[in-house]
Amino acid sequence: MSDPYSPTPEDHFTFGLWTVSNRGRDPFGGETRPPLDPVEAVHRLADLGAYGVNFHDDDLVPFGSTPAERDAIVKRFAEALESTGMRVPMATTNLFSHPVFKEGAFCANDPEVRAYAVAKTLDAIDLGVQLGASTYVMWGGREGVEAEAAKDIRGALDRYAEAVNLCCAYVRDSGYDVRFALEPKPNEPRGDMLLPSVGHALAFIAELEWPEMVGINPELAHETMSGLSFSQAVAQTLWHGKLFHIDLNAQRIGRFDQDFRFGSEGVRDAFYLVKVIEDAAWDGMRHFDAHAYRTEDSDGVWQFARGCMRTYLILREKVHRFHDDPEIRDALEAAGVSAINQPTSPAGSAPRDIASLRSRAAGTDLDALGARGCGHEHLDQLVTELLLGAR
Ligand code: GLT
Ligand code: MN
Ligand code: MN
Repeated sequence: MSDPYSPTPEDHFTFGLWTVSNRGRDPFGGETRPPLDPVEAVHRLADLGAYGVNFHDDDLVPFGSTPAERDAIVKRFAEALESTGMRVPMATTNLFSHPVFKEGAFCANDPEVRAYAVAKTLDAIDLGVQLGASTYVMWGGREGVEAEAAKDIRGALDRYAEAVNLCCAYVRDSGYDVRFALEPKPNEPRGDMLLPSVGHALAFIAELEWPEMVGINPELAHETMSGLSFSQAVAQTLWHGKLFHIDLNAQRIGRFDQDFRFGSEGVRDAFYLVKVIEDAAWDGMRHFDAHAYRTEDSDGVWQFARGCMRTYLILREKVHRFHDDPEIRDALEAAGVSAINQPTSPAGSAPRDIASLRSRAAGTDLDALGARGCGHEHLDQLVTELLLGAR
């Protein structure tokens, strides 16, 4: 029998080049793994059943390469894509590694730094489009503060919006088929970062010149660092029609940005995340922004990549079981879950509809309703047993 958890390109799993190439460096110690050739990454991920790879400009074309070097690298990489059938659905810009960005990129106080950051992004959009990308992620890794007196936040948000608008204008003028996805994060590497959560980013988008071109790239680790529910953030992003991309990984609340293998922490959170996007039949890429533990050699890296995808598929199967399980169905019924989809005022909001709602409410038996149990303990335990393999 074939392995039901063996990924295929139809599952639309993607990895950042920076994820499998992560060399294990942390603030306290250097690299524990050798560099990985992007072409080898493409071949290995294709062998594992992935759909594609995504990259920052500098992941593929090292910073400072000459135009001739760039062309040679891109040609070789495009050949690897061609021979494996792998795609590049998303691209992004490294606006955080070089010291020039230490005080910010789009939101640096210095206009010269800002102009350079926008120009670097436009070049990177060209590179991404050349290799087939139609989603462009913007993670403002250096947009933020430690010394609060040193940044006018409202001015910085003006400049953030200006930069995103410039990128949208460039895409429109170039006739590119590209949408942008903003990636929120509360802190790390900056003490406090701009657009710290999905909610902040959604509100920011509404102020842009072409809000329809800009959505969100929520990351599991980043919302979890803030102690927020990732599946709820994703559900609300879907509700706004703004889930343009997603970064899957694992994270414990209150820790540094761990970027662990998907499902390695918080299996329950991972399950509800898979449930939200599968129930919505969301057609985007299942992208992993994670890396292998620092303890691993290159074999461990491929175990890591395989594990991310297998866990997703296992949880996807659990979602199907959740929907098919008669006892869970009864428990959902008892909890009145589907009733949330009935309007509160079915007739509408005309004065007579509001009057009828008020007269209905006047007859409510508050004591009976207040005494009624919701059945959540039973439902929740059934989910636990499902996830633990006991049903
Ligand atoms: C970096 C960061 C991620 C972002 C990447 C895209 S870069 O690895 O930690 O969360 O998604 O810029
Ligand atoms: Mn992260
Ligand atoms: Mn990310």
